[in-house]
Amino acid sequence: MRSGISALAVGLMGGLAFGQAPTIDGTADAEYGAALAVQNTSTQFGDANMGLVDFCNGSEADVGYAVIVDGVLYLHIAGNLESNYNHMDIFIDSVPGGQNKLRGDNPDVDFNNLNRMGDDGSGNGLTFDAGFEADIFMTVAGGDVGGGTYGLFSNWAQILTDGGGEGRYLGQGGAVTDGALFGGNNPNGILVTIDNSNTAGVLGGNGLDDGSGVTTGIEIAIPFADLGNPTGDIKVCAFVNGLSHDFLANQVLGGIGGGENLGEPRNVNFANIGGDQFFTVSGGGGGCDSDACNGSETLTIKVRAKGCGCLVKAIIKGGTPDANYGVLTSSGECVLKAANARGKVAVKECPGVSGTVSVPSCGLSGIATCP
Ligand SMILES: [Ca+2]
Ligand SMILES: [Ca+2]
Ligand SMILES: [Ca+2]
Ligand SMILES: [Ca+2]
Repeated sequence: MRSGISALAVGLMGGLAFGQAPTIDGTADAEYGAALAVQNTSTQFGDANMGLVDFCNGSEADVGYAVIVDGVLYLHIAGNLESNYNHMDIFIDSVPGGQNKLRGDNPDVDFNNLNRMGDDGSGNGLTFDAGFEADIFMTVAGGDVGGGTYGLFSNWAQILTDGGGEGRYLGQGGAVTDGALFGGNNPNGILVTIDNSNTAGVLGGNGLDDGSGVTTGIEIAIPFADLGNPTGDIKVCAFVNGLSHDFLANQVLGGIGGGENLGEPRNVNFANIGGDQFFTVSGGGGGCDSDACNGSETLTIKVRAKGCGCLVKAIIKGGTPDANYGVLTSSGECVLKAANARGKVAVKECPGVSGTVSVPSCGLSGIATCP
């Protein structure tokens, strides 16, 4: 009788623990662990005091939390986003290459306002800290969509080394939802929601402050497929920006160490501001690493009822013969298995469970749904 996991080297991974995924609801779950960045500057974009989950009268970026689980980056920017369509802009350095200084020919998203931050032809453009080369842009804004109804909106774009690339309006969501977006183009299922109820965190002003302790705000889940399939650490730079992405707040994570709003985005250079205006999320591979990925691999998940229970079968095709692939099963086990001469890997788990099966190093994932 077949039972357990068919694997060559499970024991190698025995000491590793794989985290549970946070729940997308606007609250920073315990699964995030410790804060990765804490705001050190009072806000000049309004100190929110309404206490509602949706409508809000100020913006602040108090705390940055993030964790990677099963090939998904979970990100929580605790604080507030004023419901006047000001923006939380998030730049992610997830893979080699990208832009340290924003070009002017990036994808047209959010009324072409990603390019409002880029080079206008004079050689300017928002510049990140040394070594931060953005690959992905996301932005979130919310407000009254009519009749006193709150709506949240998000856009995503590639930031390619040579410009161009793809951008998408992901759709409309809401406050304290499960993050689902509708009406847009969101093929890999990015989730976004907000809990705008914080009334603590930093105060209004431009001096030194402390945003620690805030656990409500913007919560996002981004599948690795929308991050360029990262295999290492991921860096995140998040800041509050104006309606047309044309006026940077003094709310950046990591903080700017006290100071006025940064203003014209094209003239901002984070390398000239003390400290890191980004934070780092470790473990792009989630610890379940493959030897290498050739980029042609595909992952298929098959599920059926067997005498042993729910048989979950993960099949990689197009792999490099003899290379070891790390498959993270839906029960959270990491299975290392070499591809055969035809580049195929099959990992079976029985009894298995419903959930995500992934090959984190290769950015592949699929859903197992047990009968
Ligand atoms: Ca949550
Ligand atoms: Ca990069
Ligand atoms: Ca506050
Ligand atoms: Ca800096």
